[in-house]
Order: sequence, then C-alpha cells, then structure tokens
Amino acid sequence: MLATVVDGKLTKVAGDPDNPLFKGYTCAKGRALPDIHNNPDRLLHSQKRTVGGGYAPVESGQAMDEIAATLQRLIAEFGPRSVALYLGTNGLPYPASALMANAFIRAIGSPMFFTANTIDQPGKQIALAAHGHWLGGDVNFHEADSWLLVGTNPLVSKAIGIPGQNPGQSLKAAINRGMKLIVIDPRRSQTAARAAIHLQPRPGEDAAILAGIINIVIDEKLYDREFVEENVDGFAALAEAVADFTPAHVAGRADIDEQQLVKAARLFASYGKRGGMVNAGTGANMAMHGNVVEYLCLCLTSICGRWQRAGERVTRPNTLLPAFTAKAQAHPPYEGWGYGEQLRVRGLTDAVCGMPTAALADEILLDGDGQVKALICIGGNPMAAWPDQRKTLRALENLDLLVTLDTEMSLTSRLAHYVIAPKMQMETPAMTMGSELIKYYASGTGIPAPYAQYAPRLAEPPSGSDLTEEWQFFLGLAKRMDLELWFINFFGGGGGRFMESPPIVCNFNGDTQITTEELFEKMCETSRIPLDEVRRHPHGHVFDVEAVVEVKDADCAAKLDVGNVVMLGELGRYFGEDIRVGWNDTDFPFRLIPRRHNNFMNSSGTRLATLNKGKAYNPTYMHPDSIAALGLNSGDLVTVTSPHDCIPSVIEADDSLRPDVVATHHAFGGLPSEDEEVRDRGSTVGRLIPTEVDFDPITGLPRQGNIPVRVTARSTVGEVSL
Ligand SMILES: Nc1nc2c(c(=O)[nH]1)N[C@H]1C(S)=C(S)[C@@H](COP(=O)(O)OP(=O)(O)OC[C@H]3O[C@@H](n4cnc5c(=O)[nH]c(N)nc54)[C@H](O)[C@@H]3O)O[C@H]1N2
Ligand SMILES: Nc1nc2c(c(=O)[nH]1)N[C@H]1C(S)=C(S)[C@@H](COP(=O)(O)OP(=O)(O)OC[C@H]3O[C@@H](n4cnc5c(=O)[nH]c(N)nc54)[C@H](O)[C@@H]3O)O[C@H]1N2
Ligand SMILES: [Mo]
Repeated sequence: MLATVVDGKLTKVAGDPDNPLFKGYTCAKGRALPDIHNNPDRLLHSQKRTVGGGYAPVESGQAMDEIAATLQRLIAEFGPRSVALYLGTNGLPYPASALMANAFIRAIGSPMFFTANTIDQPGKQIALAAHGHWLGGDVNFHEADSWLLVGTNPLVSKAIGIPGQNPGQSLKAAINRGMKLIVIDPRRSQTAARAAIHLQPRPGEDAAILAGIINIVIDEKLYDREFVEENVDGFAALAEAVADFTPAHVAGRADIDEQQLVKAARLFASYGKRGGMVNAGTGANMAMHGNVVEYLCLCLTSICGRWQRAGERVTRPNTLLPAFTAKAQAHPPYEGWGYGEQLRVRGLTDAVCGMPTAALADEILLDGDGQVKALICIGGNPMAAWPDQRKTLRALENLDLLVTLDTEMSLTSRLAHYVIAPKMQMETPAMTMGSELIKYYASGTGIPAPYAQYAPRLAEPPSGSDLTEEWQFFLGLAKRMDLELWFINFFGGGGGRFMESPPIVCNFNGDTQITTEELFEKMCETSRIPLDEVRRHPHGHVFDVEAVVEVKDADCAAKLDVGNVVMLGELGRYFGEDIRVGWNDTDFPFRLIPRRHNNFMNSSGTRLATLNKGKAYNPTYMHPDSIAALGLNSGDLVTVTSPHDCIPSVIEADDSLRPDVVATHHAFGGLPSEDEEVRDRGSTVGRLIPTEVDFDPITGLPRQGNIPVRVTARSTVGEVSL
C-alpha cells in the first residue's frame, strides 16, 4: 500500500500500482487504516479496572508490575496451568507477538496456549496429519484449468483458493483464459456468482457431496491411476467408504440436482490440461464433520494427482523463510491428535491444530486441580467470537485476572482487569514471513510466488500516548517474574516436521535490550532471500528464485493416505445419520449459516463509521419469499432462536440464499444485557451455540454453522423469548 504520513500522522492509504502482486489493489479495511489509527475510541493508555467497575489509565510499567505480581501469586498457589493465553486474529499482523507470547507461556510451564484456530478450521491440520503432505507443494491457481471451492468466498475473505492479493483480478484472468470454477455454497456468494457450476445445497452436506464426487470419479475411472499407484495408500478403503454415496443419495440429502452433481465431478476430474485443487472454507468446516470435509478435499486432490509434479515450478518457494528442496513425493501421515495435555472436559486433548478453545471457558469454570484462574488475550475477542456467549461471560467474570491487549475497549476488554494498549500496524515494522508460513497449515493458502516485502515504521504513535508492542509486554513480564524466554521462530502446523532448517531459537531475559527491527533480523537469519535484500524493494518484489520440483528420492517409500480409519469411520457414521429428520423440524424451520462482511475483519472495525457506514449491526439475511411467508418485512426486528438460546436481530431480504437458510456475520453484538441496542451493535451468533451438544471429539469445535433456528417477530426490543 502507499501510505501518506503528515507530521508523523497517517492521513491516507491507497493501493500501490508498483506492487507486483497487489497491482494497486487494496480492500476497504486497508483503505480505512488512517481512521483505524486515528480513531477517537482508540486506547492511547493502558487501562485498569477501578473498584467502582469503571476504568482509569495506568502507566504501562505499573500495569506490568501488578500483572506480574498477580501471576506469580496464582502460579505459586495453583500451579502454572492456572495461567492461560489466547491468541486471536489481531496477534497475527505482528510477527513477533505470538512467538514471544508462546515463549512466555512455555517459560512459566503452562500448557494452556490457545488460539482462534480451533474455533476456525482446525480440521485442516487434522486432515493433513491423517493424509500426509505433498512435498512438491500446491498447483498454481494462475496455471490451473479447474478449481473446486467448498464453503468459502475468497472474493470477500481473500483467505483460500483464489490468491488473495487481488482476488477479483486473479479470478477474472483465470476465467478469461478458460478456467472452470466450481463452487459449493448454500448462498449464491460473490464467488459462486462467477462459477461455471454452482451447487447450492443444504448446509452441512459437504462431506456427502465430496464423497459423492469421489465416488463418481472412481466409478467413471476419471482419477489419475499412475499417480495413485505411485504415491497413494488406502485407495480401496476410500472407494469402499464412498460407495454408498451414490449420486441419487447425495442429491436427495443435499437437495441438489443429480445431473449437476455428476457434471461437476466430471468437469473437475477431466477438464483441461492442468487440473486444479479443492479447497474448503469456514462455511463447510463449521457445519460439523470439518475434519472429514477437509480430509475428503485432500483425498479428491490426491486421487486426481493435483499436486505440483517433478519438473514443474514450485508455487510457493520460501523467501523470508528458509529455502527447501521441493520433491515430487509424499511426507507420510503422522500422529495428529489424542496426545499431550488432557483437558478436564469432554475427553479433549491437545492436537496438531492446537488446544481446543471451545473448552477454555469450561476450564475456567470447573473447580479443582488445574482450574484456569488467569487469562491473557492478545488481539482476540472471546465475548464476540467464542461459542456460547453466556458461558463465556460467566467464565471471564470468574477469573482472578483477565488481561487483554487491545486497541479499544472491545466487548471482552470491558470485562478485563487490565487492558494493555498496543501500537498499531503502521507504527511498527512489518514483513511478509507470516504469509509464507500459512501454507504449512493449509493447502491453498499463502502467496503463489517468491514474493516478499518489508515495511518500516511509518507513523508515530499519537503524541502523549503510552503504547507498547505486544512482544515487549511479554518480555516486560518476564523481566519482572525473573524468567528466561526461549523465543522460537517456530514453523507450526505439521510443517515443522519437514522444514529442512531447524527453527531459530533466541534466548531472552529481563536485561535483553532489543528493538523490533533487530528481532526481525534474528527471525530472518536463515531466510532464502536476506532481509537486507528484501528491504531494498519497498514496493515488494517477486524474487528470481528458480525453484523446480525435484524427482522423488530413489529410496522414498512414503505415500499419502486416503484410507485413514478414523476419518473414513466418521464418514460411515455420517452416512447413517438421517439428516432429513432435522429438516422437517417445525420448531426450527431454518438453518443459520456463517458469512463474512467485506468491510470488517471479524469484530474489528464494526464500530467504525467509515466501515459500517451507519449500519453497525449484523442483519439476519433471509430470502424475500421466506420473509413474506412469515408475514414480516425486510428491516423488521426479530428474535432468532436456536435449541440453546436466542438473540435479537434485524432481518434483511437476500435472494442469494436458499429459502430454508438464513445467514449472518459473527463477532457482532454487545453483552446479553444490551440486547435493546441491537440496531446499534447487532448481536452475537455465538450465543446460539452450545459447546457440549454437537462438537468435534478431536478438536472440540462446536457446530458453528448449519444451526437449526426459528425466526419470530419481536415487538419490543427488550422482549425475551425462548
Ligand atoms: N458463530 C461463529 N463464530 C465464529 C466464527 C464464525 O464464522 N461463526 N468464526 C471464527 C473464526 S474463523 C475466527 S478466526 C474467530 C475470531 O476470533 P477472535 O480472534 O477472538 O476475534 P476477533 O474479532 O478477530 O478479535 C480481534 C480483536 O483484536 C482487536 N484489535 C484490532 N486491532 C488490533 C491491533 O492492532 N492489536 C491488538 N492487540 N488488537 C487489535 C480488536 O479490537 C478485537 O477485539 O471467531 C470464530 N468464531
Ligand atoms: N472481509 C473479511 N475478510 C476476512 C474475514 C472477515 O471477517 N472479513 N475473516 C478472515 C478469517 S478469520 C477467516 S477464517 C477467513 C474465512 O474465509 P471464508 O471461509 O472464505 O469465509 P466466508 O467469506 O464467510 O465464506 C464462507 C462461505 O461458506 C458458505 N457456507 C456457509 N455454510 C455452509 C455450508 O454448510 N456448506 C457450504 N458449502 N458453504 C457454506 C457461506 O455462504 C459463505 O459464502 O476469512 C478471513 N478474511
Ligand atoms: Mo478465522
């Protein structure tokens, strides 16, 4: 981006036409960065809760003194497990934050490190563990003739499948050169509207549809026999597991046209010279069976041989991460779950996707050995984003110490004992290492080029402010608690298993004097392209990396596994579920699905007039015919009720939805006591979601999509109905 800074203050952000990948593109959230930085509601000082329940500014050093003392007392009395850390999405723009937070929690000896990943798409890492990784990497979207997207809308989310640097242009170029896009989505999303085939099923049927497609591909022998023979295990087991998912069965349960399904399978498997991949998003992952959905995406990709092959260019060679040798071979499956720290509820454990965040509220509420007493949240907003808002509220109120690191008094910060005010994006240096790292967590993500960029600090923190960087806060605590921190530039997900260079480890103690710039230099000591070289290209650069996928090692016997017993076992049980029973439930005639808003990043920005344009709530989108059938009008106040709880909302006509489906954005709303402010704040979908009824036994992810609901008129805002 091109940022204009006047007297140290950020005044304008625009696209950078000289950037080789973004080509002048920015999103609404990026262009709003001046208003985000100069927001009058931004915290310029850390806050401490007063006896009366209000907040008063506290000098950041003093806040660290007091927090460190409380943590020491809690650890002495209840042990290290009593301290937990939660990393939300806004920890991620700052490359050192998560790493230092992780070093801190390890230094005190607590296993309780949670992230938003396990309320997002943890099935991606579970599936990769069960299936294995292809060491040649992904097919390049820019070269593929077909692509299949399941429950993701990358034109808005920029998250997966279509390269997110300029998704509109990338997709347009692909369609112009003949790519056939296939989209599975109960809503005619912005992405689905451009697809060659759009299947618009009932939500929650993605595993059935993918199994159905695999069944057709196997039955019609459209798979890549040579690739399967050479690189894939478990083919017979997969074929048997999907055999029951006949086109008629799938079309019936998913309520789609049988011929369209067959057409989609044939198009994906046999169209063009270079077939593309399959990626799923949050929509498909949150409707239960996310692990199986992700696993079947990998299975379909693998049986069709849709991975980069020997002699082809590496789509995502590292630039700021270390160089590696891409090879046309499998890294075998590995243990992905059921190990490590045991949770005290629902038989959950640590796993390759991280600790189950949906169980953290229970760990706070459940008395006894190991109970969590202190929680530090970095750039996350549990009250807005976690499932079961009322339970989350009880849990956060039960804590001896709640600390948030947040730029504003977010819904969660309003319950905190301390809110630490951080510097913002343009006041800190930035680099693209994290955008490279993400490919190890999920195929279809990251930047499809040897691209890197570094940006120095551009804006001054507002005058008179007292702001810290998140990583400095953790180093500050370490100093006061006399801890030694082992900062590891870790390569998470399953990727750490096959990175050729060992991670960089730095040792810090309270006396360490280091700047963020110096820390980045350490993190980049093993970069393929030296950081100095990257810095020479202020507009970002696609480096001249001649990385080509090498042939398979002569002694390599590793294979990708499409026959995992646990995954296919779940598919079998899912086949037996009579999904139609639920669909005739007159108490809950609609299914509520998630979708993202173009102008907000989860809860970030929802309060900002530049972005919400006067509409600071999340409507419940509903087909106009369904609104009429209820005798309601678009804009009416309603109550949305699930079997668990209810929320107020405002309905809005949207003919892109199936008539039996309603949709809304998550991470809006106030406290349950603020329901009357629904037209100013929206409401929290998480309140409708129980954590212990329908949940994934491996990751703990509850059913956050395909939620049975009824929608009823609400005469007064204050009314409560259940
Ligand atoms: N029902 C339902 N629930 C969901 C989802 C869904 O689709 N449906 N989606 C899930 C997904 S995918 C995710 S990732 C999670 C998100 O869950 P969280 O990450 O917990 O929620 P966010 O709203 O992203 O939290 C961001 C916080 O960072 C703060 N912030 C903004 N800028 C900065 C900054 O520069 N520094 C710091 N330190 N803080 C900053 C914001 O004020 C906000 O409080 O929610 C999940 N929850
Ligand atoms: N503008 C913007 N961009 C974002 C975010 C944001 O809040 N705003 N959040 C970021 C985050 S944290 C994440 S995790 C990513 C997520 O990125 P995506 O996964 O692409 O999220 P969405 O844009 O919500 O797209 C989900 C799609 O799934 C569909 N869907 C819902 N239920 C089902 C179902 O049961 N089956 C199928 N097949 N489809 C279904 C919805 O209609 C919707 O079109 O986006 C990131 N990017
Ligand atoms: Mo997410």
